[in-house]
Amino acid sequence: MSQKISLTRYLVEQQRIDGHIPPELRLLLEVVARACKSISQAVNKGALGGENSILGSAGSENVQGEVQKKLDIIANEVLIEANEWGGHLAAMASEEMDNIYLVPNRYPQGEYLLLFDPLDGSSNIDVNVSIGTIFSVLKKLEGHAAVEESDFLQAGNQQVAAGYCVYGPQTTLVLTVGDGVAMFTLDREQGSFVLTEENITIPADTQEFAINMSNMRHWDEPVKRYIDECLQGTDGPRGKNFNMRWIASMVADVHRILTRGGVFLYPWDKREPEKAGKLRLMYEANPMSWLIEQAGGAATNGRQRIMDIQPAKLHERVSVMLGSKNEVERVSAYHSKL
Ligand code: P6P
Repeated sequence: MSQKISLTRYLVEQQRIDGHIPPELRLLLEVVARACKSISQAVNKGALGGENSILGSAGSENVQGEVQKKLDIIANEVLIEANEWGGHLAAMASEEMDNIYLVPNRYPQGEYLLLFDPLDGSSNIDVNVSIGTIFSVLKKLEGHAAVEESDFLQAGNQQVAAGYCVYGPQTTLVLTVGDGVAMFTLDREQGSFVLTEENITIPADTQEFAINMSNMRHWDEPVKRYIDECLQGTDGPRGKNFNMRWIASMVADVHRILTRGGVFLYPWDKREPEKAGKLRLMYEANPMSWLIEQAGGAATNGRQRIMDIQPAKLHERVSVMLGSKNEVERVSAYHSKL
């Protein structure tokens, strides 16, 4: 039987082979992975806690104005507590926190900034559908002793690591440090993540799209055209039939695309025209875009590569179209024809 390579061994060997992963970043990634294991355990409990069940809402709202689930808050606390003392971080930012979280002075300060959506897709928790943690790592800006929110406002092309952990039939950690995409499956008997796939590539073409069709009447014309042509199938200009998936959990939809190709769209729509989109740039779109690009795919907001967008606000939103390269390029072309 081929030897199992743990996440730790993979990171040590990556660090030794090409120095791509400095020791502090390796420590950061291992700590995040350990936190994801703890979150996975909490998610797996479901309703078992009886009246103390971790399901249901926490009776509060996050900065996005969304009702927080108990597990949203639990996952956020797990990530904060796991990462604040190790000396690898200067600060953290989370979908669940209005402001950045500075590492307390009682702990050593590191050179990295960690951003995360602690539990993406949490509307799926109570119905037992896959959810996940998304994270992005930036370097602290030089010469800034005290970290401020503005230190986080770096384009996605500045990321030094990005990944997610999907809590589904398997708990799988997917990671890039800029040298391809690797997948690690949690071996619950060993209690460790084991390398199960590396150098992942997405086919340039696909016959599967992911979008919330109930918003169709609100979309911009280029998106309406793209989806309409997919729906016309072999009778239409695409000359082939398409399948549709929508899990309403970005982590699960992106994992499917990394596994077998596809295109994912959460575009701007007319419901809240002042918002650029629903998904958040810094801790959803940027990390997912880097993973997709590292696997040979593409990620755009319709007019610009997502990872080139210069953020203006920590929690800013963005229109997202990502996945199989030829499909994303087609959607972009339709936008440029406006
Ligand atoms: P809708 C989950 O709330 C999320 O942020 C993404 O994970 C997901 O792709 C999207 O929103 C689902 O949105 O409007 O279809 O419920």
